[in-house]
Amino acid sequence: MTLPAHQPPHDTLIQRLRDRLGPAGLLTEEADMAPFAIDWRRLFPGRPAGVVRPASTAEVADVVRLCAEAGAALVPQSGNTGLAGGAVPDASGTQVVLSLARMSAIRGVDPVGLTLTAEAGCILKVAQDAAEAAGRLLPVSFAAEGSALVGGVIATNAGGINVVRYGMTRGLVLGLEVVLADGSVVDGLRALRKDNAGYDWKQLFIGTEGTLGIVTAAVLRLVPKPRHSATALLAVPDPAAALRLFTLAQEEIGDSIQAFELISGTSLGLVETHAGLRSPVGQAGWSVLIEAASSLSGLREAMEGVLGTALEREDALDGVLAESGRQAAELWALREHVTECEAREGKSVKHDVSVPITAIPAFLDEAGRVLAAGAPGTRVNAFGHMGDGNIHYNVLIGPDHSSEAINALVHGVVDRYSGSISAEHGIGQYRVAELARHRHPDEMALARRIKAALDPEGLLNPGKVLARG
Ligand code: 2HG
Ligand code: ZN
Repeated sequence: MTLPAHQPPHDTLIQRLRDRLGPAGLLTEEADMAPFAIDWRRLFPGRPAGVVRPASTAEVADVVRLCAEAGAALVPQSGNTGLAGGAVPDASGTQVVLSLARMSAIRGVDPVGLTLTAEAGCILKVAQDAAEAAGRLLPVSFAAEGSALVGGVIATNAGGINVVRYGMTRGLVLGLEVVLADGSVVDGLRALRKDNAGYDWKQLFIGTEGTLGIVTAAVLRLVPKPRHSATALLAVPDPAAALRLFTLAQEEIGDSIQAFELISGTSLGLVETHAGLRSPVGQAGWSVLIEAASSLSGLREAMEGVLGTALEREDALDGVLAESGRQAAELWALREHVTECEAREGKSVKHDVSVPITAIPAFLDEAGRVLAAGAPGTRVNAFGHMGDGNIHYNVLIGPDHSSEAINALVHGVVDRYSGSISAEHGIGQYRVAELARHRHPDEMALARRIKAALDPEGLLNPGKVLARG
């Protein structure tokens, strides 16, 4: 499939969009469009032809139809908190950014049926709070939850810290409303646990980054809110010990583990330097942050047992079990500041990889050796969701290092462990070439057939996930 080159939207389209949306719904001044033109890390600058801000599904549908008629490309944007440049336009000045931020309503919470229905522009934290107010838990959580929007969470199939227990976003979406490339609306906002009636088409729009359709609303699955939680930070000698600790924790409190995070000494060093936060456990090469939650009593004692055994076996060198919610939040702050502090340290090349959990120690070891040999002078900032096999293997670089060369070195090791080059951040524009290099041509060909079927003119988020043409 060859995707067509797009023309700059002519004045007629801009006028039509203005007529349909009113002044609040369309931005065309450079200064007003600036926040929508670039990602938060300022790595992927673009130039939009306009920014549309529809306030309803009907308005989204009309915008998509008007743009399709004019042959103008659309770039859906949610909270713009992504790390792969998936939500920003290219530099051509021809693409229209479609911000979902004004569609922010929570349409309902059903605490018995355990569902929450929200529009795409609802801030994730607002949805979490609505679930909490009803005594339930919306178990998608990550550092950017205060600005990420539900639509983007779905469009990127976001992961985060609770995947080890509740799975990825995909598993939490029960129903979806989408606008297709021709402007038609498909309403699949069913709140059913079981629904095997025909194709599960909503999966086409989850994790495909707005390249196949635009998510406008969703029914999300909630879970009962555990009454007790226990949070511990442990210093471990190396990743192999962290893996043994994971096995122990699974055996002892496996059904309550909500998060199992691995943090390198380098990551904690960055957090200390740039955020002034210090780990309360003795300095070791690596640390593990475990959170367990349950409504049954005895959780704290069980967690103490895990800590005791780990210390006895010398898989942990030191450890602290939070005494209060406040102390637990302090432990989490160490983990949640890593991304921000990495950015303050300087330039880095991000890798969001996954390998089988048991391969994590060998992967870290081999990637370290490959980088030391192939890119001397770099430093590794590795941390992530060990319980999911997902490591953010970020490489701090100097001015002479090439990000493509470093990607190739790290992803080469990922391939050797049959891993994935994107575990939870998506492909965006950042990993388009790497995806094509690392996925089998048959899988890429199938992806192109799906794209051609749903977006034959190539107007939805062109150049993201799949290369143009
Ligand atoms: C996290 O786990 C996020 O904190 C960001 O996925 C990871 O900064 C990163 O590379
Ligand atoms: Zn992550």
